[in-house]
Amino acid sequence: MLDRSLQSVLDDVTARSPHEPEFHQAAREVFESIGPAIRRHPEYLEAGILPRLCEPERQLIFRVPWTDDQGRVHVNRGFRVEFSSALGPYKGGLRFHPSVDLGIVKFLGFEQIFKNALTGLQIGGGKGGSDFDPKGRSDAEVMRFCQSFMTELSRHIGADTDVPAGDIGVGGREIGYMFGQYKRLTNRFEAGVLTGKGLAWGGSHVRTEATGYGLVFFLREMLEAAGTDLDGRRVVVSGSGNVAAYAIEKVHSLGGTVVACSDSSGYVVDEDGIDVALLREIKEVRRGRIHEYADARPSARFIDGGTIWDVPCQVALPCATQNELDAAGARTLIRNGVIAVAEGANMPCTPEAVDALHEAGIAFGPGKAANAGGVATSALEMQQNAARESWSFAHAETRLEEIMRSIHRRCLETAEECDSPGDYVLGANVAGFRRVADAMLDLGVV
Ligand code: NDP
Ligand code: 2IT
Repeated sequence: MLDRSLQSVLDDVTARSPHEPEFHQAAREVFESIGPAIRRHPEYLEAGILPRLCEPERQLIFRVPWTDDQGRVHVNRGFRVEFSSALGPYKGGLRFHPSVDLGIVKFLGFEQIFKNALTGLQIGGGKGGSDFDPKGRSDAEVMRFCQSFMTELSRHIGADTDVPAGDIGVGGREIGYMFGQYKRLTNRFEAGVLTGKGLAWGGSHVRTEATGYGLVFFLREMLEAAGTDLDGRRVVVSGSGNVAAYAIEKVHSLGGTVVACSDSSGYVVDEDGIDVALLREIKEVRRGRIHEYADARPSARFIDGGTIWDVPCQVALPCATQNELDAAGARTLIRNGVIAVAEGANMPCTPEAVDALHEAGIAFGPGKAANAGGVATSALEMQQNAARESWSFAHAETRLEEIMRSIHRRCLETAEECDSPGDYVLGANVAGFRRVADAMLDLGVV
């Protein structure tokens, strides 16, 4: 139940932005957590922090025309939602997927504000992308699309203004094409304008691995807080992209075994443990489908459709997309003996799934804390760019580990302070919210 004052702000936000169900869902989750912070600090309400936080500072929607290899003209829609710059330049990824619309970008941008605040680093929140579908497109088509997208986006971004990175459908290849076009348009090698760059042209060690590695560092802390560890644990990871691949790699290096992963066509089960090198070869190099993994591994089988949450495991790491784990999936996991669930993706668990896990006493790590390692390492990339430095892999990984440990600690301490020990959702939302809200109080009504 929401306090009356919070409910009325949420009603207003929902009414002013209809047809954006994912944004409403993300806002409701934050509103349901921050009651304790609001009760202790009525000045947040008086200063209109909530309605201001829910209204992006700026929303850009633009045409992205491009030509395919047959010479046909296509028109996609580009988005950048610059949500909050209270703590630093807008920061957040770009998603290229046919499902992208304003509501999706707003939910992701809203989450990003609190996630970025939780890292303790100087980054505001934003998100962008396009309804462009890269599947089946040649490198040349992807390049032309990225160049057209950046031709418009370049007017709005900058190392001290807004710093995009990758997300679904945007990895090293796309960041390369976009950085090349930005550099050409501006005649500046402004390394800090994008993160996730290649190591030869301003990228940081560990940024590629950071979200997946960070997720597993966070999971390790959660298990330690529960008096146990990853050693010998059976783990299921959904997705098979950037976040999933490096989460699997880190689980294996810490003694667990990932027995299943997926893409939007189905999932594979491999009792010998997922072979990450093979997975990456299929997904990143061949840009193939997950059944090709089972075709190449005698120990693996492909299941067409169905749900990966049917695979019995002790730890579940949803790393594909929003609302991919519902109440039925959560109940199956609980029945099969899951002890921890941590979100690698953004909002992969439905509110009903989160309620079911909480009621069953399962340790649950929400995305804005558990997957913050990606954006945190982006901020480390910006730091290196500003200083014209390049850190070693070991140094960057140690910084990531420290950041994930401190996010975990901040969540637990805040939950404890709010009389909800062990509630990572409440801890993450209150801790993230307080940092942004306090900055907004200092900065006046802007
Ligand atoms: P990738 O594009 O590398 O991989 C996405 C994976 O998720 C693919 O396996 C894809 O399958 C699957 N997937 C995507 N959409 C759907 C869908 N609608 N239904 C089923 N499966 C789907 O993206 P990332 O690994 O970078 O991102 C995964 C998640 O992690 C996203 O929620 C993203 O927002 C979040 N995240 C990413 C960060 C990063 O640094 N990259 C940082 C923090 C969070 P298919 O190939 O079939 O589409
Ligand atoms: O959701 C996320 O945190 C990301 N896609 C990473 C954002 C970033 O700027 O590195």
